[in-house]
Amino acid sequence: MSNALIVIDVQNDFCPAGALAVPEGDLIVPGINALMAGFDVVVLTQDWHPAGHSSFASSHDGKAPYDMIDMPYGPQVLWPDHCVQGSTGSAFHKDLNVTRPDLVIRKGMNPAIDSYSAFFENDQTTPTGLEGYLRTRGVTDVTLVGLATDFCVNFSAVDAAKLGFDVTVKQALCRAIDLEGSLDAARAGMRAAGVTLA
Ligand code: VGL
Ligand code: ZN
Repeated sequence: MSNALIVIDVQNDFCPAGALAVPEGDLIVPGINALMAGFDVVVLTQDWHPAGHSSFASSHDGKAPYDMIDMPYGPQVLWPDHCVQGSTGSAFHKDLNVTRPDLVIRKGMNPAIDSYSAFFENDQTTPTGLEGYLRTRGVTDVTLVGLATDFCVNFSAVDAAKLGFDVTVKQALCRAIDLEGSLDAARAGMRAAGVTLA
């Protein structure tokens, strides 16, 4: 039995001055680095979209960032172009410890499906492979930190709980986008799924 720290999307585009900046997104970096030493397994996730991704408002005529659209898999927020594969914005924050982590898992590569969760794409069926990695490493307990609390951390935490992991979100080492109450909704959804909000 071992525990894992999953660090969600601590990338330049989610930090101040980034394309989809999360307020204070950079402030959590030192605390995340310090936390890594206490875990058997450390995983980083990296939002990694091809140019022209379907989650970008710029890919839809007449749509603006933060509009909603209906995708075949359900409603989807449209975002500014962000985390385009290989761009500076897609790189990890320069101060994030990228030496300690065991695994980097990239997500959001399918042009037609967004992927908030580190476990499944937004169709809620296509796996990223992270579940299998954690199980073969003997992981039973996962702690999540990173960006953004109400999107990728939230979806990852709820999926991890559904998969049977014992899940904790360390809120002080997360920051939110908070679109129209999305942070409160995310907190309620995580609690309902059995996630511990620490
Ligand atoms: C995220 C919106 C779009 C996140 C990623 O990391 O929370 N949010 N892509
Ligand atoms: Zn994204």
